[in-house]
Amino acid sequence: NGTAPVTAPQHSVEGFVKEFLRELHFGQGVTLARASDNDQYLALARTVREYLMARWLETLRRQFDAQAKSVAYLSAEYLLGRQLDNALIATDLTEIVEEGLASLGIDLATLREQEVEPGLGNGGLGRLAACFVDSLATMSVPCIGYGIRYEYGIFRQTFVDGWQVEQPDTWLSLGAPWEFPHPEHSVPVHFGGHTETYDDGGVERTRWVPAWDVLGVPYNYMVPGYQNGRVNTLRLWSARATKAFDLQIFNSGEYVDAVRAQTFAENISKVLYPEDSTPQGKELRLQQQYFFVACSIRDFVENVLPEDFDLHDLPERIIFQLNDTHPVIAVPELMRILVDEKKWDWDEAWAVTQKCFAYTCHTLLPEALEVWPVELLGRLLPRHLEIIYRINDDFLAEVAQRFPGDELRLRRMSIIAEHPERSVRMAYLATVAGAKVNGVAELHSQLLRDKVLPDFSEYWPDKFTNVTNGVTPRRFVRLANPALSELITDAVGPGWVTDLERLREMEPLADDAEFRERFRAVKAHNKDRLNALLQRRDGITLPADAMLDVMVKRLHEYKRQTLKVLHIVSQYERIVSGELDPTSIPRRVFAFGAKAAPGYKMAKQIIGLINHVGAVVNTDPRVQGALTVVFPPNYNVTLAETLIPAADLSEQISLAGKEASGTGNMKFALNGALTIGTDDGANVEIRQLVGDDHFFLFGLLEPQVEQVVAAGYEPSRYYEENRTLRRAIDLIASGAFANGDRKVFEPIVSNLLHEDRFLVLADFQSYVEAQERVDAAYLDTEGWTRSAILNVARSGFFSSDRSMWDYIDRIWHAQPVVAR
Ligand code: 26V
Repeated sequence: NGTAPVTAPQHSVEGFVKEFLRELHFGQGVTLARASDNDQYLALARTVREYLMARWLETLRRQFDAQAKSVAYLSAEYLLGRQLDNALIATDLTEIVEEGLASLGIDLATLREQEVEPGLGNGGLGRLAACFVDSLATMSVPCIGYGIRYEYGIFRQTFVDGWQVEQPDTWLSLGAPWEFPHPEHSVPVHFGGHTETYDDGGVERTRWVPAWDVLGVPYNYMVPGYQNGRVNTLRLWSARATKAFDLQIFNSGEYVDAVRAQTFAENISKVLYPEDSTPQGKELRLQQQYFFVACSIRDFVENVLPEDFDLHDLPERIIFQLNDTHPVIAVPELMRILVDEKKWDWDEAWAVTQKCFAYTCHTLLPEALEVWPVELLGRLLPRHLEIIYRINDDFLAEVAQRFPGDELRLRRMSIIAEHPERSVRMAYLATVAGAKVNGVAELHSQLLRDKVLPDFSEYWPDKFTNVTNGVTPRRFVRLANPALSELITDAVGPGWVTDLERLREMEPLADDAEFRERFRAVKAHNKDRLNALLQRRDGITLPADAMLDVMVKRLHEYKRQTLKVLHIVSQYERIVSGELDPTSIPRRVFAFGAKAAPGYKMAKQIIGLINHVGAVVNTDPRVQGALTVVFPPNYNVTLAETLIPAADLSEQISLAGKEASGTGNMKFALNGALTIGTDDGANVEIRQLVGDDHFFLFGLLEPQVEQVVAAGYEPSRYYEENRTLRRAIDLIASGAFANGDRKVFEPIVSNLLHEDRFLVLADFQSYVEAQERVDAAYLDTEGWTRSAILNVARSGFFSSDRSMWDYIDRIWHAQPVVAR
């Protein structure tokens, strides 16, 4: 049809150098001699994306021609990590680029470091979304990731005297070479106002008369498949003021106010909310949710589907996967479009809508389940509230028919809660509307059925399913751990990168002494690499020849960073009191990485405690270097990529039944760390796969947790009865880590002794004993290495490719689009 073919630059050193210099000169407007590192990085990024462009356009064309079913992943968060390295491995350009840059006197490593990662997520849920879109691209499955282009992602964490201080994340400030803005495809989004009924040729209909609107500007990002010629799209929305918005106010002569009003509109995509457990019920957050979901549905219906598409066939062409409840407002939005705009019957619209959505739940904490006050929702989205009421009325009528007279059941199952204030339970709405509901690990899915949504799973037993999470082996092994990747490829060939079960073929090599030697050399190399990074980044030096024991994840009481602190303090106390000979145990580095939600006081206290314990322990000569605590600030995807491959021991110590899955646990196992962990989330499946002998299990099991709580848990009893525990807590209470000031950590101490919601004290003894088993196992170097190799070989199940196949089988029924 007359379009010129888009061709990539030549896949050779000369081809690359030519294109790179062209980008430097014509894109950045500088000569090589005067180019800053940032100029060079931007030119490099633009050069690499040129290699992806033809594939991107071709992928879009093929998917359109195939009329295939697409996955629309709706997620308020994508924790992407740096883009450059991932694009390089996807295109197999790493060596060419390295050589080409070297010929110009440029070090690729220096340019890599220029990139500020897009941290558009809080933690597990956002990183999972990034792994999923990577897998779908690699599997050639049509997918659009929809989300929000926050101008400020997760805050940058700094420490001042050991206490967390947040700084804005200005990830866009030095240029954004990976994004493609398309203002011409902007979508209007409406808010507020009221609804009214009108006569539509004898039919009474409802329409929404909104009060204000904003524009959603799409920014496209490439999601390259791994060396398969495919590039999918991630479409993130940015808020702008509409023309109407401007005119109204500008015409009134209030120029300055009008400019300020623009800022108001743009606030919607300004910043990622850094809370990831306690909903704040903030109006702006609901605006964000509706904003991106309204843009995404409109975009899919009007721009992705062919012009003459019959929306009755929508379920054949799309599945909207709801990443937690954050995008659930999409359900009444689609109903509104079908009923109010397309003028369908309610039942007809509901039948289609119910087939278009599926819901993934990511939590078990009751306080993390989103609810929106009816007052707020009705003010911002009056028509959507009406639609939700109607959905609820119809649903409860159905329930009443099946369970006549069961008033209590109706009240329990209602999408509308009456107390403490009238509000919409978003998880219930998602469950009622979704074709499927899934948890993120076997145990979690079971608890979801039995504890969180028991009435619903009784009502619709087949609606509930499990898909255990996974992580992308491209980023978390191939890219993060080149030395291990080479070793694996030597052992089993290169196919493992897209077929991770192939790691199994390494199992016999666990018994090969020479292979174990090479495996240890990889770990040692990765520790050197980490040491160099921490030196550069934070001025931290790691002691040589120490076990690296790592706990990295958001700071949450249920994850129990305090349990690990108590263990460290206890070891320290036993050394200084002469009970423990520091030369009798392996030297250990305890590494932490964790951000606390800015308003979460207790979490910030715990961060302060870790840093203050470190300051004392690290400098006490009596310890003789046996214990070292390090806590580099601002843990993010980039740091994870260097930290995880260096780890010996992975700490997954949440209270059983509280961590939905965990995904860090999988990354560590795949990189040859052994896990010390509770029987929680995906730890359960990791242990089943790697085997009890290669996993350090401790702590109460989930049913036991319930019993202990039901029997009236008294943490102080554990304190009184366990001397080691008592001494550790007393040392903290004494002010030993706060220059003698007993008040500083008093809130933590008294919380542990009198409340301890997450049973830290109940699990302490079991944890200490498991840590003793760790010490003993580590002293057996060959045995430890053997276990580490088996952890890698048996963790292929945790590829997000496998998760995607499970979603496809159990929920989406989509298919790869292969070349014709
Ligand atoms: C929850 C909320 C609650 C309302 C306020 C805002 C907000 C923002 C984010 C979240 C997400 C928290 C849920 C979450 O990240 N869950 C984690 O999901 C991982 C991926 O499934 C899983 O591995 C972790 O166990 C789970 O904690």
